[in-house]
Amino acid sequence: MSTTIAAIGTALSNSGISIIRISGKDSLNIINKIFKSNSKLEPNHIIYGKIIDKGEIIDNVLVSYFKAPHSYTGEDVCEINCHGGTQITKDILEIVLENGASIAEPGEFSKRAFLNGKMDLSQAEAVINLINAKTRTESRIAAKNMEGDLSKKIKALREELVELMAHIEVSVDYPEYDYDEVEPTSIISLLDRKISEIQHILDTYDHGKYIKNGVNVAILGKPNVGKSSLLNNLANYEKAIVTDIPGTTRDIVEETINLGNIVLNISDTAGIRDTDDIIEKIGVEKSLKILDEVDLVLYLINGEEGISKEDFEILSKIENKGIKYIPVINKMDLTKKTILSTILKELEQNGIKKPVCISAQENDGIDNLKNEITKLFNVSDLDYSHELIITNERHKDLLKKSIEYLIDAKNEINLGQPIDIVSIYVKKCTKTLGEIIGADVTQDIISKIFEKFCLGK
Ligand SMILES: Nc1nc2c(ncn2[C@@H]2O[C@H](COP(=O)(O)OP(=O)(O)OP(=O)(O)O)[C@@H](O)[C@H]2O)c(=O)[nH]1
Ligand SMILES: [Mg+2]
Repeated sequence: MSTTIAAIGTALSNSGISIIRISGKDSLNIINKIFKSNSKLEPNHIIYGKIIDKGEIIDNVLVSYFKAPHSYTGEDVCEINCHGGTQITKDILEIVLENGASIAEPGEFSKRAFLNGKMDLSQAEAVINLINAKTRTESRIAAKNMEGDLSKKIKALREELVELMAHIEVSVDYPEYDYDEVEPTSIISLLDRKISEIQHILDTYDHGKYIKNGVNVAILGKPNVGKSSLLNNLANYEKAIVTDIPGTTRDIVEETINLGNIVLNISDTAGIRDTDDIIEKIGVEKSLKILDEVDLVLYLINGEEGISKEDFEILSKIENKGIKYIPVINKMDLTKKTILSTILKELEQNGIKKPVCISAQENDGIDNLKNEITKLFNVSDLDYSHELIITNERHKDLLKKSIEYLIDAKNEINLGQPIDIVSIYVKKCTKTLGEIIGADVTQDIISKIFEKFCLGK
C-alpha cells in the first residue's frame, strides 16, 4: 500500500462540481506541487485556491485535507473540488497522476479503508449497497449496516461462542473442577439459543433480497385477458402493445415500477395457449419458463368469459411450485354477476386463493391489487429502523453454514461424543461468522468484493 492513488470520485458528466480524490502518503506533496492558495492547508479543513500546471491556471478549486489515520481510507487524503465539467475534471486527474499518483482501481479507496481497519468487510459491502440503493428502504438498511449493526451482532455471537469453547477447554484440561456450564444439556440449550439468533437474522434475507433486488412479478394468463393492459396501467404509460387480437404479446415485456417501499420488476408475458404459430409458441414456452425465476405471479382470468380448464392447469402448476400468486379477475366492467359467482365458486372448489377483481381498462380495483402485493411481501411493515436486515447473499450463505456447524456440534453431544469434539464445530462456526466481517477471509474474496465498487470509491 505504499503507492498514492487518485481517481475521480463523482460521476463524469457536466455538473456543479467534481471531486478528485487522492489517498496515500504523497497526497499532500502532490497537492503542494499543483495547488496555490493564500491559506495554509490544515487537516480537516477545506481551502480555496488554484490548480496551476506548468505556470498555467487550470481551475479555481477547493481542496480538503484529512490526515492519516483520520480519513476514509486511514491514509492521508486530499480531495480537489473543481468545476464539474468532464474535460476539466479529467485534466486535473491527469495533472495529479503526472505529479506522482497512480490511478486507483475500482473500490481501491474502500479496500484500503478495510485493510487499514477503518471498517470491516460487512460495512464495506454496505457502502456498495448504499451507492446502488434504488429505494429509500434499501438505502436506510445499507446505512445501518454501514454503521456496523451487522458487525456488532456478529462480534457478539462470536464472543459468546468463544466463551463456550473456553469453558469446554477448561473442563477438559481441569476435569477436577465441575463446572455447571459444560453439562451437555446446558451446552445444547446455549447452542439452541445461538442457532435461533442466527436463524432470526437469516430470516430477514428474503425481505432484504426483495428490498435490494425488487420483487420479480410475472403477469400470466390466457391470451386476450388483459395482461398487457394491466402492465400499462401499473406502469402508467403504454409500455406494451394492446389489441383485441389474442396472441398480441409474443415476447416478454419488462417494466420496473415503485410500489411504496418496494420495486416491482414486472414481466408481461405471451398469453398461454396451444398454438401452431412458431413465434407465439416460443413466447408461450418463455411464459411458462418464467415460473422458475419469479417471486410472484399475477394470474389473470377473463371475467367476461369465465374460468377454463387451462386456467386451472396453470394455476395448479403455480401452486405445485410453491410460488406466491394472486388470482386476478379482469374485465370486471364486462363481467356478468352469474359468471363472477361461477368463477368464485370454482376457484374455491379447486383450493385456489381468493381473487382480486379489477378492470385494467377502467382503472378499477388496481389499488386493491397493489395492497395485496404489498401485504404478501410485508415490506411496508418491516421496521427497518430497529431490525437488523441482511441483503447480501454472501452473508446469507455464511450464516447458513454457521448454523449447520452448530447443529453438527449438537449432534455430536447427542451421540454421546466427548465434549471437546463439540469445540471443533463451534470453532468452525466462529471462523465462518468471522468471514462476514472479514476476520477470516482470503485475498481472493477481498478482491472479488471490492471489484464490485465503482471507480473513485
Ligand atoms: N372492457 C375491458 N377491456 C379490457 C380490459 N382489459 C383489457 N381489455 C381489452 O382486452 C383486449 C386484450 O387486452 P391485452 O391487454 O392486449 O390482453 P393480453 O392478455 O395482453 O393479450 P395477449 O398479449 O394476446 O396475450 C384489448 O382490446 C383491451 O383493450 C378491461 O378491464 N375491460
Ligand atoms: Mg399482451
